[in-house]
Amino acid sequence: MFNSLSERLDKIFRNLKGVGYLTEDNIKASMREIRMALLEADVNFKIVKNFITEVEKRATGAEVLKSLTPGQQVVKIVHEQLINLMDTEGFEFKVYNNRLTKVMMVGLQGSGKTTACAKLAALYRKKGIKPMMVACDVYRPAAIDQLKILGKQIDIPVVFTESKDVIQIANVALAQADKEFTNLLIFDTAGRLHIDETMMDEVARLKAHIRPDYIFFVADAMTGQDAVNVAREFYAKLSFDAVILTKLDGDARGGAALSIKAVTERPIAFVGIGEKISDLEIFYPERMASRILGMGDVLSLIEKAEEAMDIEAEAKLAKRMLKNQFNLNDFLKQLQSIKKMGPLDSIIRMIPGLGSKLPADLKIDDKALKHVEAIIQSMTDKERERPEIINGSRRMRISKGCGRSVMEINRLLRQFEDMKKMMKKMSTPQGMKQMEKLMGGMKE
Ligand SMILES: Nc1nc2c(ncn2[C@@H]2O[C@H](COP(=O)(O)OP(=O)(O)O)[C@@H](O)[C@H]2O)c(=O)[nH]1
Ligand SMILES: [Mg+2]
Repeated sequence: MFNSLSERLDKIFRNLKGVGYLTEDNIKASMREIRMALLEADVNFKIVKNFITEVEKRATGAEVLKSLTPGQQVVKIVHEQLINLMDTEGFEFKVYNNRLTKVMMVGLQGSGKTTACAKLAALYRKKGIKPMMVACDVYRPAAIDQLKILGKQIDIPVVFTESKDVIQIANVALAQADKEFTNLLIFDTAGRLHIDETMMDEVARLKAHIRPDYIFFVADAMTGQDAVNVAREFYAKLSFDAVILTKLDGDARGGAALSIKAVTERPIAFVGIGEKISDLEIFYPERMASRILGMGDVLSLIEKAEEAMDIEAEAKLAKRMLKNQFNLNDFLKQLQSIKKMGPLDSIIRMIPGLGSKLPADLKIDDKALKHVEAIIQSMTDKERERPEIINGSRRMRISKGCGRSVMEINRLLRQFEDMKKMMKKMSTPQGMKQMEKLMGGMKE
């Protein structure tokens, strides 16, 4: 899900993160691209407009421009605004095991209501709740059969009658729920291909009769903006409590997920992510936003980096790098701030795009870092400042001091030389360009 939106945003942010400073121009350009990406993902245009205005306002704020990682700060702002857009504002589906909670599923035909009934029942049974389902889609015999089959499959009782009157069916169900000490009674209702008055009236009548604790509007994410428009009409008639957004596993472009809350003022409560009974998840805006941005745990990474780094020292260091004055003392300091961020494997896992590709049992040994640290610490100040003076006898002495082999010391010095050469290249304008190309090309 959200694949193309994620990819587009990822590309935009990749460029942004590469630049060390932001200007009004490159912010404007990025905003333009984010706007396009959202519109292409079928997000409502009014929502896109507000979204961009808000992000731009925050991105051009002083705290961002002056920060250590301005490009990443913009990513962070977009992330936060996405969360705001989908905010559930404390909505919680509460079910108790000592009383009855009544739920109604409403929505168009094919949106996934019947499936959602069974998924919800199964999810809450796992939490020790006793559910029962009610077949109120009386127009299609197949619909009743479908619910009966699902009920049998997950061993949850289904109430159905010969009657075509939903009020009568509801009465039977309420009586049976009472007798069996049911905690969660889920009413499946009829949907049409399009909204029609008769259907709406019937659902409204059922609502007035059973007084449900929750009405869930079930929306098919694949239908994009249509889902949002339908939601608006259902909301006007039934003022449902929350949305169950289904089929997010398909190639839904995501527009519905991002627009429903803003248009209906009702949050998404659950998302359907597959055809299996277990494919229903409680909706968390924060997780959804991270998924859309495909960013692993980049936020905690930024936070950790900021905690560990001394901003002034970093600026000084950057200057030294540009002037090609970077020495082993600087290198040691860098190593130490990386170490402050935590164990290497957890840091690497947080790198967007990389984390999910690493095997779960991968362990990265922090020992190599410690050895390098030990080697540098066995050098004199002069040696650290001018590594080129480290001749054979000095290498022997350092080796004895830190307990690492001369070979390891040779390797470290060679790597350090290579690194310096690369920095020198990178600090030229052509070098910067090459770097950018390299970063952009890594994706494909
Ligand atoms: N891939 C996928 N299919 C779903 C999901 N939810 C429902 N479906 C499928 O969508 C179709 C219509 O679902 P149904 O529950 O009968 O819709 P209803 O007419 O609203 O009751 C069925 O084939 C379901 O298996 C979902 O989250 N993901
Ligand atoms: Mg159905």
